[in-house]
Amino acid sequence: MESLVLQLHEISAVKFGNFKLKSGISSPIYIDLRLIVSYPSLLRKISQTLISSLPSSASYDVVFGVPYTALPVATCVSVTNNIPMVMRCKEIKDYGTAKAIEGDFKDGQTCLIIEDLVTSGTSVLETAAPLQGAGLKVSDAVVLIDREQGGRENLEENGIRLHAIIKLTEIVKILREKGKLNEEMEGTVMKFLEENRKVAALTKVEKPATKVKALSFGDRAKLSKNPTGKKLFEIMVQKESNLCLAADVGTAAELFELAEKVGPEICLLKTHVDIFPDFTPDFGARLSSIAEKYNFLIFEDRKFADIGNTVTMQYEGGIFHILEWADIVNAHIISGPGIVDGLKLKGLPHGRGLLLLAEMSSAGNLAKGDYTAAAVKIAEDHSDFVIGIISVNPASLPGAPVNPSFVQATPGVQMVTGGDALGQQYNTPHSVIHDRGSDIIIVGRGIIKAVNPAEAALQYRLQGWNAYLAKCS
Ligand code: S5P
Repeated sequence: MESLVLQLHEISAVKFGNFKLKSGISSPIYIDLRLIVSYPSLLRKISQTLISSLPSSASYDVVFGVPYTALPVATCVSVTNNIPMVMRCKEIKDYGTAKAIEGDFKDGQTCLIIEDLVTSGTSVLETAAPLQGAGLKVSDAVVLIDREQGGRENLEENGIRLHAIIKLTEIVKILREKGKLNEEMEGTVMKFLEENRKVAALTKVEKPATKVKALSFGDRAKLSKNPTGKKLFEIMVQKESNLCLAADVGTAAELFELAEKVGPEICLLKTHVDIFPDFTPDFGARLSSIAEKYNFLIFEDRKFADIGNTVTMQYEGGIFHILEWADIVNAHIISGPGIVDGLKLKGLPHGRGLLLLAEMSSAGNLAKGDYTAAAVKIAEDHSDFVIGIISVNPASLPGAPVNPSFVQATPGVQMVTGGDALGQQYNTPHSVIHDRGSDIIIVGRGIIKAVNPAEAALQYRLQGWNAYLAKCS
């Protein structure tokens, strides 16, 4: 262990000084294990140490390295120990055969997660979820360094055993013994690590106490002035689901099949009806009967954007007759409040609801500042028909907290942050619901491209719902 620590120090993978961390705080210690790719013998040593730290009785069908730092380590473990590997694509592409998890594996196989460093355990948990969603069993994670900031406990609570090679404080002690840092620096680093641990623990305890407790969906159902808005909150409570499936599949036939599989997990199913080449006039009736069977609402993501008079015709007419089957539609406010009046004219007598787009998830979009503020204002002015807002950072909307009778729905959600090749940007369910203050996660490719969409939907539902519960407690 000593020689490993000394080598890490020698290649400057462990440094002492004054470093500004991503979070903005200054740290006297900095760890950058990406450097190990330049030192093959060290890489080999680390991977061997990781494997030998596991119980001898343990065996795994596949290994997975958390990108990017642990990826070469996992490759090394895979090659040396002859254990197949699986990989995650950070960007799920629309084309080709790219899947959320790449590699050959079978449902129910066991997967070992390999990570370089564990702090609170969040990154391991966010990694485990899509693996589990793809049908793999994850019960163990092995890491090189444990920062001792609750990672072990958090993972344990989620059924994952943590195997750590060395604690950060042990690294500091070894380097001090070997004369690589002076007493003063040792004291500074130890103090920093201790305080940091306290900070991490304190934020956990203090956050809910200082924050206003979120109103429950049940209470908010009572506040909604619109029957569909009320019903949506009620369904969320009944099904313990704040998951909306963005069902962007290629055909209506696939949509029906997917809705049958995922129906039990969702409160809302979002369609883009104009992408189906096999649309037939009975589309609405067929989808509505599945919605009734599984108790979810239908949201046609039509993104109306024209003047009031035109949208009345687009809503009701054409070949899709959206008004007949979609409980909820949405609109941009680029044309001004007349669009809401137009849609309301048709929708309200049918008890339908409208979501207004106040923000968008794609990079470089123009829905911000005054535009976003105007969307919130228009929503407030039409709270009999507008049931909520499509937003990315609801807690920071102008005038926030926004009227609690409005539901906040957020697209751009996957188990890991990242994006696609065309500007989509992803945040995790926990970050969207708990940190950004949203209510509903809208998930498309994270579920539909999963090997097992029903299992993936279950995982997203649990993560979304747990984040909501944490916000209310
Ligand atoms: O700002 C937005 C608004 C919406 S409604 N960004 C979005 O991505 N959407 C929709 O959410 C988008 O049309 C797609 O249907 C879904 C996101 O799909 P995913 O595959 O990226 O999860």
